[in-house]
Amino acid sequence: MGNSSSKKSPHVLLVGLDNAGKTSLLYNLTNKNIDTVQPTSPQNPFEKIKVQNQKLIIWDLSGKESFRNKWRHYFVGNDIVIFVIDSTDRDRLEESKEELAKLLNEPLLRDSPFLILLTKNDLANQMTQQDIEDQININTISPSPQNANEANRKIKFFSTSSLNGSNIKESFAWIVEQHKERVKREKKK
Ligand SMILES: Nc1nc2c(ncn2[C@@H]2O[C@H](COP(=O)(O)OP(=O)(O)OP(=O)(O)O)[C@@H](O)[C@H]2O)c(=O)[nH]1
Ligand SMILES: [Mg+2]
Repeated sequence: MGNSSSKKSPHVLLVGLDNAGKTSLLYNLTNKNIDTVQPTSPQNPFEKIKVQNQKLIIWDLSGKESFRNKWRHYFVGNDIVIFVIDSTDRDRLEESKEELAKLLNEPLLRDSPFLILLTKNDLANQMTQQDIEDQININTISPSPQNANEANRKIKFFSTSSLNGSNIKESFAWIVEQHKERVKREKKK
């Protein structure tokens, strides 16, 4: 795991509750129609995409409750986590927060930056980014850092729409930037 980011293509874990909009995000990036998206089959969670000339290996996992305990099979070798939250799903924001807290506290993911995407911002009944950030209160669910690396862990929120593309490019630019910075840091060592 230690030198995972020296791999050419970073491994990205794409997780969040079922129906959050994970696969739709990839549909947007690859110009597929999100009206045709189906719940992800637990059997086939793999996608390669290219953003700004950077290849990413994205593990687009099923968010079904019964599958969530299998997410951990993808933790080893992970470089970046994308956690997707449906910004219209008030009833399950707390459940999202619990899953996010587990991931943030997972020892195998302590080196991974977290991109938290609040999707479906095109819908009128969305919660605002501020409301969601207040409710999640990230500092209360993040582990106490055990070293300088962990103290510098980057966590970034974006409010996005896979329907109209709002903030999708910016989000992935952030991922590519995190990867490049990490490669630079490892070269210096
Ligand atoms: N309006 C709107 N609908 C969206 C957006 N993103 C996803 N959806 C819809 O939300 C539903 C779920 O999207 P998926 O991408 O399948 O969700 P998922 O997180 O991959 O779900 P699982 O694979 O079951 O874990 C679909 O009906 C999408 O069309 C968005 O940004 N805006
Ligand atoms: Mg899916």
